[in-house]
Amino acid sequence: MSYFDINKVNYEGPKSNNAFSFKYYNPEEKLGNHSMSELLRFSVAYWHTFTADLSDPFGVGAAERDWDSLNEMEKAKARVEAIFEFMEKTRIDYFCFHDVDIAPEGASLKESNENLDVIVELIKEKMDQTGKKLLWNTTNNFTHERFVHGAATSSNAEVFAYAAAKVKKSLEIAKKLGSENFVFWGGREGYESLLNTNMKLELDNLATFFKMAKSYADEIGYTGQFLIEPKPKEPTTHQYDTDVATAHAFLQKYDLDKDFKFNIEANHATLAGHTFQHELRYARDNNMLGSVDANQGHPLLGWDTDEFPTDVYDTTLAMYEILKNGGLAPGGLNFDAKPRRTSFKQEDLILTHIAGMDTFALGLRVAYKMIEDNFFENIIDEKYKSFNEGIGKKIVEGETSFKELEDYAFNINTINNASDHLEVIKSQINQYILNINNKD
Ligand code: XUL
Ligand code: CO
Repeated sequence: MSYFDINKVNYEGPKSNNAFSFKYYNPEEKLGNHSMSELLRFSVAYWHTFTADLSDPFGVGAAERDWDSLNEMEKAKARVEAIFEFMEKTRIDYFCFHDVDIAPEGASLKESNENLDVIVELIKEKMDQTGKKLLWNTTNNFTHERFVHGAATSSNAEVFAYAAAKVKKSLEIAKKLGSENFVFWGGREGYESLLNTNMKLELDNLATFFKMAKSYADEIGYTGQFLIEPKPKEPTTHQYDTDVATAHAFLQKYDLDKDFKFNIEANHATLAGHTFQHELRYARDNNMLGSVDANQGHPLLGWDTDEFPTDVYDTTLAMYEILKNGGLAPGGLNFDAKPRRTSFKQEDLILTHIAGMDTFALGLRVAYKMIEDNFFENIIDEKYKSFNEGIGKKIVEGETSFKELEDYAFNINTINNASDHLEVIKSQINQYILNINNKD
């Protein structure tokens, strides 16, 4: 049985009118020493693409899927077939899932684990047959009502234990499927009000939870990269892993910063009041950039809309950070994105991914060219050149003091600041984007 009645998606170039073709993503084409597929490492998210039904707080599921009428376990099996066909046709090499995305929860933890075992076995067979790989898996410790007060930060120790057992199982799955990373997204790790919250105990417990996860991974010989995915709000009012800087401070305080990197999601960055590039840069500068959840928010909406990335300006600046990071491996670009509710057909799953992949591929081409030209590097060098010599050099090297700086300042007659010409920089970026296919 086939779920997607199309041929494998091919690169047809920017002039193509075929919706089922790539305009910018040419997987084998090399930029420098690496192919585009190696640089982009695209991944499909099981939950949005195969599990979700496009329901929202105001309406029931609108998605039309071939597996809709099947019972829960048969549905889970059909989705495995579908995702592997999907990856083959879209040329996506990686996928990601939460435990509950791939198999239904049973009446008990044991039953849930048995369901997982059946589906994980099927996934393993398909991975072996196709060479497709697991970018990361994670544990859903937020949807079920038992997590009403959180999971590792719950006020109820029984819930802490249940959450730990679920992560233990997920780590075993990660080991079995050779998952290249393992993600922790805060889910309900946060609070509604400080009036009844012991924030210190909750954060201490969260650190203890992470330490136990790492030590269990070591015990079973699972060596994938651990990642934390920051998000500032939704579902709780105050999420503990608000943004990269906050989560980095937490990791450093509890001596966990050597064991984790970050999985940075574009829409989470903007909800935190940052740009996507800011979060990538903060992580990169601290050697903490691990992986990316590729999507975009809507500038007019204040929640996590998880749209497919179509803004080439954003993907250009993101790919600049990623290339300067030396790539993302073992991380990748996971489309934590869903079709709009109005795009409810099964073929929309393919079309949305083509749009996202092409937007990142175009961003990659532009960013690669900018780096070749030292575009940003020249701007930064010029702007900070006062730190290359004289008193500036002494400041950078920590070889001066307030006393010497005072003497220096007494001798300054006029301070000459240079204009930034920021608007020129922005229009030069437009030129890069518009000229990327222009060979003259
Ligand atoms: C939620 C979110 C999650 C994580 C994995 O906003 O991004 O899907 O990526 O739990
Ligand atoms: Co995400």
